[in-house]
Amino acid sequence: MMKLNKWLLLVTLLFGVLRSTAQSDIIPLPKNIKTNGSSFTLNATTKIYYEKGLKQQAELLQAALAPATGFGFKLAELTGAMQNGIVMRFDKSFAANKEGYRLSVSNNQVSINGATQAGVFYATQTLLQMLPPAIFDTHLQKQQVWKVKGADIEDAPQYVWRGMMLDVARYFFSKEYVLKFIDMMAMYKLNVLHFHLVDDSGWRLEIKKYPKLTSVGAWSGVGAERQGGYYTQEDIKEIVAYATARNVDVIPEIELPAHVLSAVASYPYLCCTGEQYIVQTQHSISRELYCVGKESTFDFLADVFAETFALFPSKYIHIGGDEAKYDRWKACPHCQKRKKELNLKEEKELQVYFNARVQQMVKKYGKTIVGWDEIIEDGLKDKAVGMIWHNKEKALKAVSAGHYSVMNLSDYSYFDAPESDIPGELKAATWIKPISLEKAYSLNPMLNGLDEKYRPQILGAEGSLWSDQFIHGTVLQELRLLNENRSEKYFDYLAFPRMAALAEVCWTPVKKQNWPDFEQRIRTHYQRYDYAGYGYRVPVPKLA
Ligand code: TNX
Repeated sequence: MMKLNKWLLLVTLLFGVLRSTAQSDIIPLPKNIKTNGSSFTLNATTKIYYEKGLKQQAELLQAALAPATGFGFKLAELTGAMQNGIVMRFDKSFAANKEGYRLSVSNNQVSINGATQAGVFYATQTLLQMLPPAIFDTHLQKQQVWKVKGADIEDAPQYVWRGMMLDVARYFFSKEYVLKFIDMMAMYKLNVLHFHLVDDSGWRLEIKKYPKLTSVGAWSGVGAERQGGYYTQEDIKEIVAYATARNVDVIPEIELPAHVLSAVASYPYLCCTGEQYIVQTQHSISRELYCVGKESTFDFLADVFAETFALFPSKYIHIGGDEAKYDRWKACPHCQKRKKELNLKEEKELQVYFNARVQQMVKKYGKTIVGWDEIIEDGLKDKAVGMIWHNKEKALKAVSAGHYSVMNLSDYSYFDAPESDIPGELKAATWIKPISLEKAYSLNPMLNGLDEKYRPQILGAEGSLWSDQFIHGTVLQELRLLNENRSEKYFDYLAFPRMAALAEVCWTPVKKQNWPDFEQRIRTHYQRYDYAGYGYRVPVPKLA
């Protein structure tokens, strides 16, 4: 018995060593990784060499490596030998997709070859994860040796759309938090920030032609209770530039026709009744919709889009489209007139008409509309992206009608859900069943069974951080969560580590995905979060 135990221990240890040397703890796990027996150690004379066009990536790497190491990492363009260098190049022969890269670590060089700037950036993110976790600290770590094990990596993502939705409308996140969140995403090679800028409880985007959207629509409550905020156009430019440098596409969501009380409270003519509302502090879904019968609604939206598109270069615009209840349209003479003229039977068809008009409106800017799965209804002819939050049936409806799909499923990827049903577990959403890390990892964007012929239409997946019920989140000290209400840091705890699971299922080939292995790899990531100052939910087994 004793002998057997010893053998087991030896085998386990050996397996552990083999596993860690074979693939380190990189998340998302690269497509191919082979150790090569060499090693590279960063020191005070290590330089970063870059091919023309990669200066920004070189600077970002320098900024990431310098604080913890205390080394300067001089930058230089490509020259002769480049010993003791991290060398960044474009690799035009790279056959894989534009986010692909090769990374080779030998005794005297780290060589990075990216298909594009994005590929090079992702190679640097991989390199950061191959270094000791303390590299994520912004303070000098004097005793640390900065050794990277030799390896040859070839990597590229499975899906082009790997996103996170941040609900800044219900809870206003500071610009600083948004920038930090982009760092958190970039660390895991996530490339879409879906920015939920509009909802009943807040309008967060400065639109110069309609100043009340932010002077009125961005605020709720009075006196000490007053809360809210918005991003100026300058803030947005800064966020977009920061994201772009990190290969993150920022897609604005301008909700319509529902979830728009903030706009209606600012400009009452936008709704059917013209009634004056106030923005509510308590979150609930307003019955008010933009009036589909009045042309002034479309004029307003055209103006809003013009200013929005001047700020966001993304080829996508998210138009929301979820949870519209039609009682206002049913009672509105303008809407009923429109319905009659168009010979429509149901109010649902009026929403299709609304969406199709918006689609035409944004076409001249070269934009494709994205919307929650409710937008995919018969009659929406031009191609759109259905963001699937319900189920496989909705995904099938979208792809079989020729549209694209991105999974953002409330059963797998709504990280406002609690992670467990332990009493006191932090949660922002009360209506969703717990989504454990393992459950988040079990997502397959092909939904385990969509016909392979639809694969080109499945762009990828997103996670969501809704904030409407967030204020009700309670906190367990044992879960090492902050004991203060409404802190932005709570969102780190909801996002991490589930965001890492989402990233791997979007990036790594399915046949290489493996839950027990991921569960091992994620452990060193908790150290990285500690060094970086990111909050995260300590997994329950670790508490025992
Ligand atoms: C449903 S999911 C919503 C959001 C809420 C969320 C809360 C979807 C498209 N709409 O308005 O914030 O539930 O978890």
